Amino acid sequence: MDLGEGLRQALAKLTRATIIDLKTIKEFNKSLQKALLSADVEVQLVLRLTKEIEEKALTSNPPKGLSPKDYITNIVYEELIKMVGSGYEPEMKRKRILLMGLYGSGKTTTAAKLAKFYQERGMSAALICCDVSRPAAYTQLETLARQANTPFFGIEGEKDAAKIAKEGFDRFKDKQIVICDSSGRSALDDQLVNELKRVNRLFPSAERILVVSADTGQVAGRQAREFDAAVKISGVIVTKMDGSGKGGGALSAASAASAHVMFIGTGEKLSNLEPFDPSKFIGGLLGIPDIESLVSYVNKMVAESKIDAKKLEAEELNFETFYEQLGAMGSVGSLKGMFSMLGASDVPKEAIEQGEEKLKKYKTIIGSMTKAERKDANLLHEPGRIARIARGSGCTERDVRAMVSEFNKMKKAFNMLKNDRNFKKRFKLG
Ligand SMILES: Nc1nc2c(ncn2[C@@H]2O[C@H](COP(=O)(O)OP(=O)(O)OP(=O)(O)O)[C@@H](O)[C@H]2O)c(=O)[nH]1
Ligand SMILES: [Mg+2]
Repeated sequence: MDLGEGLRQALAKLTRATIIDLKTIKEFNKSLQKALLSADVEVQLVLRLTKEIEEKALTSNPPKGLSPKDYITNIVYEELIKMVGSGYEPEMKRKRILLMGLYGSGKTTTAAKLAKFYQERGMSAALICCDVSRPAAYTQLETLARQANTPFFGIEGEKDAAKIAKEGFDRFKDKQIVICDSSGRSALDDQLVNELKRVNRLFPSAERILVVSADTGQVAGRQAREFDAAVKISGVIVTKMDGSGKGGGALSAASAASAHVMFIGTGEKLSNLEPFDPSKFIGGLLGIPDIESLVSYVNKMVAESKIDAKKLEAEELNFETFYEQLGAMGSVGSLKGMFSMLGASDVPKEAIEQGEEKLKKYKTIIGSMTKAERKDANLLHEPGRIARIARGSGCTERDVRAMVSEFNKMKKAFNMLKNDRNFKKRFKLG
C-alpha cells in the first residue's frame, strides 16, 4: 500500500465520526503512523507529526457545521506541508547542475526536461553525458538534447566521468545552465560514490540533485540519506508522479534528507516537469485535488467560530442568557454535544438523559420569571417571587430554589472556566 492510499484510508475512517475526542484522534493517529512508517518516513518525524496533530485537534474545536473529517484533514494537511517544506521557485541565474540517482530513476530524461524548462524561460542551457557505465547513455541524451534543441557534449567510450565533466563544463563556460547526467546503478556502491565525489570536487558549487522515482516509495528515504551522506545533496526531483506511487517517495525523500523537493516529473514528455508545489502535492496524496478550497473553507469557519467564542466570553451569565442557551439547545443530544465540546466525551448516557430532563424543567421555571428577575437574580430574595414563579411553571417552591442554587454553582464554575487558560486555548481566546 502506498502512502497516499494509507493516508486516504486513515481519513476515510473519520467519515463516521461525529465528535473529535481523544479516542478518535488516537485511533486516527495509529492508522496515520502505520501509513507513514510503511512509507519509510522516519520514526521521530512520524511521532512528532502525530503528536502535533493530536494537540491541534484537541485544543481547538471544529467550528459548527464542519465535519470532524474535514477538520482533521485540514490539520493533517497543514502538518504534512510543514514536513515537505516550502515550494520551489527556480531562480533564473547561472547554475551548474549534477543529476544523481539509482538505475532508471529518470536522470537522463530529467536532464533534458530541465534544459527545456530553463530555455523556455530565456536561459541558455547545455547538456553533458557523464554516464560512463551504460553503453546507450550517450546516444539517449544526444537524442533528447536534439529534441530539446540544446547543445550536447559527451565522449563515447570514455570511462572517466570527471574527465568528461571537466571538458564539458569548459566547453559550455558561456552557457547559463549546464546540466550533467550521471551513471545509474542498482545501489549506491563505492564505485558510484567515488565517481560522484570526483565530479563534485571539480565543481564544488554545483547543485547536486537527487532524482528519485515516485514508485520507490518504501526506500526513497534511505536512498536520499545515503546520497546525502556521500555527496551532500541540495535538492530532490521526484519523477513518475503520474504513475501509481502517488509520491509517497517524495515525502520520505524530502523529510529524510531535509532537502527540498525542487521539481516533479509528471510524464515521459520533455514538457512534463513542474516546480514543486506542496499544496498540490499533498492534496494529491490525500485524494483532495482542490485542497486549497477545503483549507480556505475551514479557515473561514474557524474565524467565524472565533467571533462566537469572543461573544461567549464577554457574556455575563444570568437567567436571561442561560435561557437563551437553553432555547438554542432544545433538541435531545445537544447536552452530549456540549459535554464533548468541553472535552468530557465519556459522560454516561443516563447522566446525560437526566441532565436533559433537568434542563427542560429549568427552561419552564425561567420561562415564568419576569424580565427583571432574569437579569438580576437578587430580586428572587424578595418575598412572594419564588412562590409566584413556582405557580407559573407548575413546579414546587423547592424545585425553584434548587434550580437557583444549582444555577449559582454553575455561574461560579462558568466564571472560573472563563479565566482558565486551557478553556481559553480551546476556544482560541488566549
Ligand atoms: N511516466 C513517466 N516516465 C518517466 C518519467 N521520467 C522518466 N520516465 C521514464 O523512465 C524511464 C527511465 O528514464 P531514464 O531517464 O532513462 O532514467 P535514468 O535514471 O537515466 O536511467 P539509467 O541511466 O539507466 O540509470 C524512461 O522510459 C523514461 O521515459 C516521468 O516523470 N513519468
Ligand atoms: Mg540515464
